[in-house]
Amino acid sequence: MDHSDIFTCIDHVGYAVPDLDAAIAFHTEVLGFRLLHRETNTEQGVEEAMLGTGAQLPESAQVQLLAPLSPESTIGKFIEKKGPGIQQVCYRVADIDQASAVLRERGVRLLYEAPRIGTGGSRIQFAHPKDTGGILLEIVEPAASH
Ligand code: MC0
Repeated sequence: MDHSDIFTCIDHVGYAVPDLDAAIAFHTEVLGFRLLHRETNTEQGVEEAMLGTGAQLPESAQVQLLAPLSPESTIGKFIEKKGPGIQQVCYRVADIDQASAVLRERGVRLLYEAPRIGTGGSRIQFAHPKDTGGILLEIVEPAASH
């Protein structure tokens, strides 16, 4: 098997939150994060915020706060079933088409036929938690490298 790297780093950890403003306030005022970006992604059913900490933005540790646009959305259902908390871990890749092909070749089922649009115009894909030991795994190719 080829053991060359697929992922660059952990891009972010995603938290399902019921109230985005309250979660941003906790992360900035209590935990000392900086608010880097905020947007609504209707396709994903979320209002989201990216926060960072550390000296070397944008390579610092990032968390993504995900609030549901409706109770029927992915995040809405997650909060109803499990409560607020860690919903996903996201690995960064340089080339999402290549990374997706390698993962598929190795038997990991990806949720979308082709990558969709994520935060800041990035391209995103997900592997189902049933295929990854119970973790919803997102992969992201940031907009700048595309
Ligand atoms: C569900 N399960 C999870 C899970 N969601 N396990 C770990 N982490 C999660 N987040 C488990 C349940 O416990 C259940 O296990 C089984 O998977 C089926 O759950 P379900 O409640 O029936 O859920 P589904 O099948 O309706 O949806 C799960 C699925 C969904 C992964 C397909 O969440 C999905 O499509 N996610 C990808 C999109 C997404 O997450 N969008 C929001 C973030 P048992 O053992 O009880 O059967 S958007 C985003 O992140 C963007 C903005 C970005 O980063 O740029």
